[in-house]
Formats: sequence, structure tokens, C-alpha cells
Amino acid sequence: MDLGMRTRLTELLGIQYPIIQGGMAWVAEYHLAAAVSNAGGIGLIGAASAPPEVVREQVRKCKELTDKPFGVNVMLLNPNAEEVAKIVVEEGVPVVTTGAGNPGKFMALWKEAGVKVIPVVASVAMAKMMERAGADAVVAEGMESGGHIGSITTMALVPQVVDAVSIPVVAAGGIGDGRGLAAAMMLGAEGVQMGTRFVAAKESIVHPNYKERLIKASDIDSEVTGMSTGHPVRSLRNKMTKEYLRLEKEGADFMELEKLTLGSLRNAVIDGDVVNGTVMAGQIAGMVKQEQSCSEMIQEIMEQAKRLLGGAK
Ligand code: TUI
Repeated sequence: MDLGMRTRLTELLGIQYPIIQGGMAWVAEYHLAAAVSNAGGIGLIGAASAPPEVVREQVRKCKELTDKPFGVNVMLLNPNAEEVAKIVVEEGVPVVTTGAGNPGKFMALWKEAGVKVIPVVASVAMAKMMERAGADAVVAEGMESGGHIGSITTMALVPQVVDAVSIPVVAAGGIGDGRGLAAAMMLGAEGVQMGTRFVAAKESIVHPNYKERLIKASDIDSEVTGMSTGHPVRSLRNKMTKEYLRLEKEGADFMELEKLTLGSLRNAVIDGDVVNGTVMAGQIAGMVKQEQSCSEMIQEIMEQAKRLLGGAK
């Protein structure tokens, strides 16, 4: 069966399969990004809060591992976002996604350099604003996602964004297999972005404790902390989330809450502290059953989606 699936997204990016690997902080480094791109999707390096020169290094290493297109996710809460935005252009990165804010001020820079820009949005209003600003596509991310989230579900958000814009829409949040990809296409999306599933990839450098915690997780194991601070984050329940939610209920102030999460994602991903660290993961955590190579994952997802969508075309 020909597993290719042509959509405006695959045409825009020059890729075989309409699958984007999310630009997850600490997790999405060059080994993972290159593996996803080599498997026919598109991998992203998550710049997150990394120093700009580290991002440049990551991009160069990624180019050594793949000839296929890959991208960088620029996290807009990062005070260094502007420097990262320039590095992307200097290094000739073909695709940029953005998260956790409005990338408006970087659009001209990227568009003039021919970079394909795909902002992640969590509302119709932001999707429309991004289209007007010149975005090539948007990722509509529902609150089933791991990490920093909006407030509406993927099932409700995606069709509303599809109706509101004419650029391609990529669905994210709560998608973990070929059924999710097929469902996203039914909602009018032209691709999916997946994060949590790729955390368990063989090529993912996360600490074995993190992978194990994810693989053992069930459907209701994630919690959202930070509702009171305006930065809601979904992660797997542990000592940290319990303590955080208790403090939030008591009305603790921002600084007190911050103390609990400072460096906590790094502690989980790199050091394997899954007790006090932040184990970011989406609601499909319960669907992640085993470590697999990116290629195996993508082949499996495409076979399942193609079967559901009506077989080989
Ligand atoms: O960005 C993400 N997910 C993330 S970023 C991240 S790093 C972090 N860690 C701790 C606290 C905060 C951040 C971990 N996960 N997803 C994309 C996304 N973007 N989801 C929601 C949004 C979003 C939110 C507001 C996009 C635009 C937006 O606009 C607000 C405005 O008007 O500026």
C-alpha cells in the first residue's frame, strides 16, 4: 500500500506524510527531529529556553543527520526569542513553528527569508490574526496536549479554525495514532502535530525514568497546574503536581508556585526526576505502550490512517 498522503501541508513542506513532531522543550533535540524527518514526517528542534548558540549548534547537527526538511520551534515566552528568530534565518532553517504567544513581530523577517511559518494557536482569533500576518499554515492545538495549553479541546477547536482561515490547518492535542490522524482529517485538518507519542521514540533522549513513567501512564494520569497564574501546563501527576495544586487551592502567590517548577522540566527530562520534576505529557499518555523507532511509529500511524480513510489512493 502506498502510505503517502498528499495534502496542502505535505506540498508546502515537501514531506511525504502529514505528521509534524512537536517542538517540545528539552525533548525535541536534533536526534529526534532528524529521525522524524528521515521517516517522512517533519521533525522540529524545540528552542524553548535554550541559549541561542545552543540552538544554532542543534540546527547544524540536525543537518548532518538528515537531508530532509526540518524545523525549529520558537517558544515566545523565551526572553531570547528574537536572537533565536535570527539564527533560524542565518542557518537557512526551512520551517518555523511558534508557541506560547504571538509571533507577529518576527513574521516579516521570516517571510522575507523564505522561511515557512506555522504558528501554534489555541483559538480562532489567534488563527485569523496569524493568517493576516502571513502565516503559511497554523497548528490548532487543543487542551489535550502536554505542556503549556489553551482552554478548548481539539475536537471543538479544529473545525472552527478550519472554517475561519483558508491556509492549511494542522491538528494537535490528543492525537496519538492513525485513528487520531484520520479523525483530524475528518475535521478538516491537513495534518497533525504529535508530541507525547514521540517522547517514547527510540531516538528520543529523555531519561529512561521519563519514558517509563509515560509508558505506564493511564488515561487520567495528567493534571493541569498553573490555571491561577495564566500559564496552565499539563503534566503527569506526581509529588510536584500534588503540591502545586494544593498551594494553588490555598491561594499561593506566583513566586511561591514558581519555586516548585523552576528547572523542573529539565530535572525530569535530563536527570530522570519524575517525582519532583515536571513530566509534561498529553492526554494520550495512556495510548503510549512501548518504545518504538520514529520510522516504526510513522509507518504504523500511516497504515492505520490510510485504512480508515478508505485505503490506498
Ligand atoms: O507552547 C506550547 N506548549 C508549550 S511551551 C512550553 S515551555 C513552558 N513551560 C512552562 C510554562 C510555560 C511554558 C511547554 N509547552 N504549545 C503551543 C501553544 N501556544 N499552546 C497555546 C499557545 C498559545 C497561547 C497564547 C499561542 C498563542 C497565544 O497567544 C496569546 C497572546 O495573545 O499573545
